[in-house]
Amino acid sequence: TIKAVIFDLDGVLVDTAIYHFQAWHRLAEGLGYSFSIVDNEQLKGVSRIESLELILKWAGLEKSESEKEDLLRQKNQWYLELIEQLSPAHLLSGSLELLKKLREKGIKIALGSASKNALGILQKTGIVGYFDALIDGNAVQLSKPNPEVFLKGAEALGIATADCLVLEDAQAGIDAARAAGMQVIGIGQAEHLKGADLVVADLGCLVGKF
Ligand code: B16
Ligand code: MG
Repeated sequence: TIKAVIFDLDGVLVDTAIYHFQAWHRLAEGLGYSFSIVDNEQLKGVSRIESLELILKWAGLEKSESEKEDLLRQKNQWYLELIEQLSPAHLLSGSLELLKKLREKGIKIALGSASKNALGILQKTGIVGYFDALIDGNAVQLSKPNPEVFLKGAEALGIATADCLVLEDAQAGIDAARAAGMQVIGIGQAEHLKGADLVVADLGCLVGKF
C-alpha cells in the first residue's frame, strides 16, 4: 500500500520543462552549439551544473570554473525571466485534482525535485500548502539518478521507502526512485521512462487509483 507520494516538479506538476529548454537553448546558441530537443531530454531531472557540463561536452568546449559560474548565472537569470509570469494556469493536467485526492485519503505528500527554484515555483502556482515535506536542489548533494532526494523525502515524512510512490518525467528520476527502493510511475512517453512500474500521460490518469 502507498502511504506517501513523492512528486518531481518540473514536467510532472508544473509545465516548466519548456522554459528550461528555452534558457539552455539560448545559452548553447551563444556558445555556438545547436542544442536540440533530443539533447534536452538528457537534461531533464539533472542538476544545473551537470546540465552545463553535458552541454560543454557536446559542444567540445572547455571553460574555467569562473566562466562556468557566469554561464550558470546567465542561464538561471533567463530561466527566472521566463517563469516570472508563472501562475496556477501552468499546473499540468490533473496536478491539483491528484494533490486534493491524496490529501482526502490521508496520503503524505513530498516534493523531490532537483531544482533550486522549486519553492518559488510552488508558491507562484499556489500549491505549496499541499506538501508535508519539500526536498529540492538546495537540500541535496547528489543529483538524480542518485536516490538521495527521494530518500530524504521518505525520511522527512517518516515513511518506509517501500511504501513510497515516486512520480517522475525523467529517466534520471526513474532510476533514482528505483535505487531508493520505491515504486515509480513515469509521466510522459514510455520510450523515455525505462524501468517505471507504469507510464501514464499525465497526473489526471492517476486520480482514480487512490
Ligand atoms: P534549477 P525536477 C529539474 O527539476 C529539471 O528537470 C532540470 O531540467 C533542471 O536542470 C533541474 O531541475 C535544476 O533546476 O536550475 O531550477 O535548479 O524535474 O527534478 O523537478
Ligand atoms: Mg522533472
